[in-house]
Amino acid sequence: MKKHRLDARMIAIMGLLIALMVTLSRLVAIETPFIKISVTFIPQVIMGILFGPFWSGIGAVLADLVGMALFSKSAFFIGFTLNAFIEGAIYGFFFYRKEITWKNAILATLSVTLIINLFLTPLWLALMYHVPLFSWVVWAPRLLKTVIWLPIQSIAIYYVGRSVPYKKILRSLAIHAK
Ligand code: FOL
Repeated sequence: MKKHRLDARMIAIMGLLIALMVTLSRLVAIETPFIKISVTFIPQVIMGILFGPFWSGIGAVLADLVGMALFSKSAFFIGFTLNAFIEGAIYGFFFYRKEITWKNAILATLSVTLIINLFLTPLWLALMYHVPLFSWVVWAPRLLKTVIWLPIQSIAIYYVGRSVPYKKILRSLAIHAK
């Protein structure tokens, strides 16, 4: 099998997607100390489609580090950097060079919701703010957000994912790589 290297054009696309992630997660997001609502998952999904789990994880980590360096509203916490990697890796796992279907859009959203939003993030918030893990400040807004956000995120991923002409992009990159 051919090894996929990151060439200059892929790095440029990656840089743009990272910039978009930083903007959406730091400047366009609704953020309270215990919950964050943003559409950062959109560039993240496009990264997953084009770059696969490993590089999408790395891209998300870079977006977290750059975002915190430029626009931090609170102290740095390494747990959210780990979240970024895992979330990127999940989208890469489900979407890398694959057709987006309702099935993988919903499965990817469910995985991110369960692992990141309902497991790791509550743990980091409890550690970061020294509140009990099972306190209502952690869970009340989170459960409400999850119920509303799950369908919105799945539907958005389906339509955005379908609009990415990934075969065309990959084909043109393959020609230029020769
Ligand atoms: N440390 C690092 N490395 N990155 C951060 O973004 C960060 N952010 C905060 C503190 N330390 C950090 C600010 N606090 C959520 C809530 C508060 C918060 C950070 C994250 C949160 O609920 N995140 C959700 C949604 C993420 C999204 O949709 O973009 C999550 O489940 O991860």
